[in-house]
Amino acid sequence: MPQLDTDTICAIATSQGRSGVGIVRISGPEAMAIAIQLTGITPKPRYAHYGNFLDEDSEVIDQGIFLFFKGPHSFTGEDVVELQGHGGVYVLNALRDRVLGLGARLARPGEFSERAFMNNKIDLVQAEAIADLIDANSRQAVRSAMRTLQGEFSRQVNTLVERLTAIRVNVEAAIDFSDEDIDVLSDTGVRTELDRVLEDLHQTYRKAQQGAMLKEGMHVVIAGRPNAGKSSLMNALSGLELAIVTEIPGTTRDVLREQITVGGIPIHLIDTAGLRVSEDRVEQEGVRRAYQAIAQADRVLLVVDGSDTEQTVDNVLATLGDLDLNPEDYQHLLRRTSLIFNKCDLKNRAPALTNPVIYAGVALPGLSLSAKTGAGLELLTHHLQEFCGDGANEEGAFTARERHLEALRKAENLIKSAQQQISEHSLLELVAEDLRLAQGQLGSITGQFSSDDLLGEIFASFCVGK
Ligand SMILES: Nc1nc2c(ncn2[C@@H]2O[C@H](COP(=O)(O)OP(=O)(O)OP(=O)(O)O)[C@@H](O)[C@H]2O)c(=O)[nH]1
Ligand SMILES: [Mg+2]
Repeated sequence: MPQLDTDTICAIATSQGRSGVGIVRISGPEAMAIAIQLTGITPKPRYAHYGNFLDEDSEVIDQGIFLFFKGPHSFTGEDVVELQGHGGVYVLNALRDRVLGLGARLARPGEFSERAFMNNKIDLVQAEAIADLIDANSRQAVRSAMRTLQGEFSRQVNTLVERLTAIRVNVEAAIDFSDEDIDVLSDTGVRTELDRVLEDLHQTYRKAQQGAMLKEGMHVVIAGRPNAGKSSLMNALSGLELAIVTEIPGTTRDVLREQITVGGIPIHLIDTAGLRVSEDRVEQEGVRRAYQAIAQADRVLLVVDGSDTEQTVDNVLATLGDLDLNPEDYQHLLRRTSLIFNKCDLKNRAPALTNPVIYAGVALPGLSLSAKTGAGLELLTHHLQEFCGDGANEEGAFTARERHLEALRKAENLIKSAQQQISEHSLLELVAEDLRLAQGQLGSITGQFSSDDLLGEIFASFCVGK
């Protein structure tokens, strides 16, 4: 654990600009002494004082309210003073400079949260949730950040850590008894408990994944053969004339991106070059980028020109085979794909949901619409909402970052490896080691076991005053 700084820090906690009220925050052992010199008042804890904020010549810089929180009953766990003055850039800068003159130093970004973490007021996921809450731009994202901040994610992770500890105790015991002819692992229920832990770990992972999607947004890639109407769909969904649309196949050569919001969920919409073999170097590069985008997509809208008899579902789907994925990744890609039968206006058909198409053992959902007339667009937005990590209506999602997801995935793999070792009757020491590493991965989420570098990196991404 890094050494706790014991100096007193200060920062403007509200955003820089004109506003009715602005807040300067002070934390550390000198906070109270600074408040006394600044106001001439000895503050009572948790009491709203009204007074003048004075400069070194006892001239009034500003008038306002100030609050004193005695450590450890404060956000950072240290003595904290909050000065609420008027929200002018000049006033707040003058107030901050005065506090610096009285012996505080400027806080680094995220340093208040870092101190809260160091003083065990919050754990690492909760500290990150504060940053996520500030950045949240939808109601769902706020809800999931709050759930994490209130400790829901940490509780689930900590419970998993405790259960792994219990299992390790039994495995260690089994190591000690290993020359006796009893199957300690079965007797103590280690196998079944490992199964259950894996199941719960996966549940937690799913909720974290949904939270990550609410925060980061979902990457929806529009792909298909040339001229299928991909760019038209991009324009229709975004309501903007972003992409060039012509009747010439191979119009789009590059990857185009636009962010839209569907049902409160941010979506990164990505239009790509039509998939075909081409002699043209520029187009070849476009196709390469299209495949790259498809491989990374959360959802692929595979557009089929319903009026073109050359474009059968099978041969459009076959283009995905050119990605050269291993069978497992290929299946996973198919499960992330929806079929969009475009140009339904040319067949005088009304837009509709279509029966799922079974391909390589996967049922792909689909719908028909017209990107040109806009008929069926609301079917598509509903469809996206439904598939956004079951997002909008999913209860219990919590904000999570890629860092958390990765740790959960690694823990899952380590536990699976431990199970494998058990069923292969490997050395119990190996089982114990896997479980220890899995526990370490989980502990890194809440910051129970984290390196200084990681902590520094996380807090540095926060804003000043937080
Ligand atoms: N009738 C009709 N025409 C459409 C529809 N969608 C697209 N088109 C037409 O189909 C042609 C190709 O449309 P684009 O949106 O450029 O197709 P694309 O898939 O982006 O094509 P590339 O960029 O070349 O791969 C244009 O002439 C569009 O006007 C539709 O729903 N109905
Ligand atoms: Mg295009």
